[in-house]
Amino acid sequence: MTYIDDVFADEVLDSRGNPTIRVSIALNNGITCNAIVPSGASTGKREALELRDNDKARFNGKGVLKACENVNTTIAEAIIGLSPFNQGEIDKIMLELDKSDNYSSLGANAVLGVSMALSKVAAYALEIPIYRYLGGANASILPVPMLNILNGGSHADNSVDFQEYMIMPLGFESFREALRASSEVYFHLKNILKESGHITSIGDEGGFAPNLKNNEEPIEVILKAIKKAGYKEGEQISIALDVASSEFVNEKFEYKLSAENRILSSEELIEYYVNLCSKYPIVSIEDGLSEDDFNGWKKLTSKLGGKIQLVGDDLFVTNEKILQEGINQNIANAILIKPNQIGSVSQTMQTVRLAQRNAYNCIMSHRSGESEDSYIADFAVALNTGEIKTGSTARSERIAKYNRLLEIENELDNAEYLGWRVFKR
Ligand code: 2PG
Ligand code: MG
Repeated sequence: MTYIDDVFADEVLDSRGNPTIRVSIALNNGITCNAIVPSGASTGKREALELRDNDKARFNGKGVLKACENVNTTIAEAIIGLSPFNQGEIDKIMLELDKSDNYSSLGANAVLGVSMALSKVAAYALEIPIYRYLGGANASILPVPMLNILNGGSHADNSVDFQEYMIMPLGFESFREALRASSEVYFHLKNILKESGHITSIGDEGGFAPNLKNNEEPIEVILKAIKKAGYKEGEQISIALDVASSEFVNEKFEYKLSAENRILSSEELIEYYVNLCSKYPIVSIEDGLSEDDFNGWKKLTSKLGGKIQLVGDDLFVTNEKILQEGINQNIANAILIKPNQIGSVSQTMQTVRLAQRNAYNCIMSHRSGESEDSYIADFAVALNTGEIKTGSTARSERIAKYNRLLEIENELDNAEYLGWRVFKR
């Protein structure tokens, strides 16, 4: 019988140079796999707890030795000797060990590291890829990428308020062609910025971070780049935004657009989006309103929900219960899926199932602090999420996911790239 022989966690670095946790699981047959947990910067209030040491003498308080210790003692003791093929059972054991509903004792980083490493080692032991192990014969859809090519908000030190200006290559037949087009747009964007005297340094997710005069100008320059690269805007390549508005709202739901020196109410911000969508080929807006502004979200959804994708990230935090509330209240029509917001692989799958049953689109997502681990590429295909958000076409921690998707597309003989069909709900 195959069983878990050893579980070991250590502290490594993420793409921002902050410590994070890497978990290795070894089976009695000698097979070992590891997984590295990502970390966000603009985190939702209701996310599961990321356990940090808060010891100022190490990594400015960001160390994860306690989380490692929790894996190496409490979790290891509970799961060594068990079969690696019972993902659901082991994830449940960790949930019960924790005794809280947000992993405030073990740390969601500890739990996710074990959970991901477990599915990897199980797949490896069966000699099948992770997408096949988690998704079975049904795993076949290559996700449409949302590529964050211009960064603002808390992911960059520039003047732009909105966090992410993304391109979505919807008018292509394959993931490979879609990625090629996106990379070409990225290069043209660089040249356009350079020629107009802007800096071309990049933000945490590999997008450029120029100082532009307002929150609309990034869209203008991206559209220029799409044209320069020879693609048709709104047909082959469209725009998606992650406003991450929880980062610039106050308790009275006033939204401060520093780049434009304006403060807007929810209603005014909704009008701002309506206007933006009538001017530009925008197909998706994420966190357009803050995570607590449920009334605003209802209005936003009734105004724009029939026309574009409205994604809840900080709003839903990959949490099944919160998503269910949103579904009940008719809020948003899509959900960002970040495994570390909820804690385990099984819980992430449960949330995706709930979304899919209710015709909410799912977008598998990286965090702004990432690693070379390409797990989410497999996970997106396993769950047929149809969309993935994993940064621009620069920085190896982002590219690792895209390159893995290219590999998966080669491997699958029934690979499907949905393109525009991803929005046919
Ligand atoms: C987001 C993410 C990823 P962070 O807001 O969608 O792009 O950022 O990981 O900082 O929360
Ligand atoms: Mg977001």
